[in-house]
Amino acid sequence: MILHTTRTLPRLSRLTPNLQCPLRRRNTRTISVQRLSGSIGAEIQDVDLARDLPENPGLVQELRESLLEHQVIFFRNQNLEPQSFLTFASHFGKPIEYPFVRGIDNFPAIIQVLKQEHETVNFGGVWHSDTSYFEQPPMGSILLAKEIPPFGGDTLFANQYAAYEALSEGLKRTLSMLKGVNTSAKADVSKTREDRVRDSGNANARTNYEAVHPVVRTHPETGRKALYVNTAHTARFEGWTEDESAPLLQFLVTHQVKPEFTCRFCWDVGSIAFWDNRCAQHYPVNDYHGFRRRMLRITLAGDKPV
Ligand SMILES: O=C(O)CCC(=O)C(=O)O
Repeated sequence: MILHTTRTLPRLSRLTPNLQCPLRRRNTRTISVQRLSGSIGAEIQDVDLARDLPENPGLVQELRESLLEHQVIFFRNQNLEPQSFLTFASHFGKPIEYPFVRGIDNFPAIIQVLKQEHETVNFGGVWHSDTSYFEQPPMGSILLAKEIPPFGGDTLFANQYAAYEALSEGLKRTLSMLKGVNTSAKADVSKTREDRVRDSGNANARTNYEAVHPVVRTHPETGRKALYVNTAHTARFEGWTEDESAPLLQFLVTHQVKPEFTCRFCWDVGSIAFWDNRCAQHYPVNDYHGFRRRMLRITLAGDKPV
């Protein structure tokens, strides 16, 4: 008989204590920011988002600075209901609707990221930056775990500043002249939406969204350059055919998710991940067939990439 262990402990044992860096808020409390890997991701500890944000006006700014520094920040034990989740997200930007899936009742900007026991494909299960096929793709996305499988279902994140900086000067020069054509219609990722479109599809969605963005974008807040192609949505380079684009694109999408640019987050119920789509990609691991996983997701409006 196979026994499945349940998650009872937060995964702090994975973290290195000497990487703790305390941040001082405007009031007397101190939060800790603990990095998850050498490249990307940090867990913010000692914060109760529902209680602390209204009481600490400086906290939003500190969390935003952490997001800009680490590209994705994580919280644990935040058992927010939809309204408080929306309130939290609204401190950082304007929640927007996802085109293909309806929001939950009374909350059009909150969708469920769900995989049910009998399903085999997980939502968004291809490396991507969210909806890069919009003219103005979302600056960030926030995921709150409501139900998790007894094992598996982690999410990987990849730092796209680091991926860009690791390229040769010659390739950087070539990429600076290229734009990517991003589409919602690539088959691999369309497949990952099918289950949810079937039970909660948005009747107003267009069949395809497409937008052209620089292959290397400059982050509007940090001024740093990041690779901005992704295997889920970038179909080709502008002015190039798909066949012509394939070899270079294939090199880039393999390069940009090398392990040294990534971190891996293991969820508990009440965990939150808040990532910056302008400089990070993510990949939810589909290794928990037979179990249910349900998250709530909010995306925040962004700028046109330049
Ligand atoms: O389920 C996850 O961990 C991430 C889902 C995803 O790819 C998305 O919300 O864009």
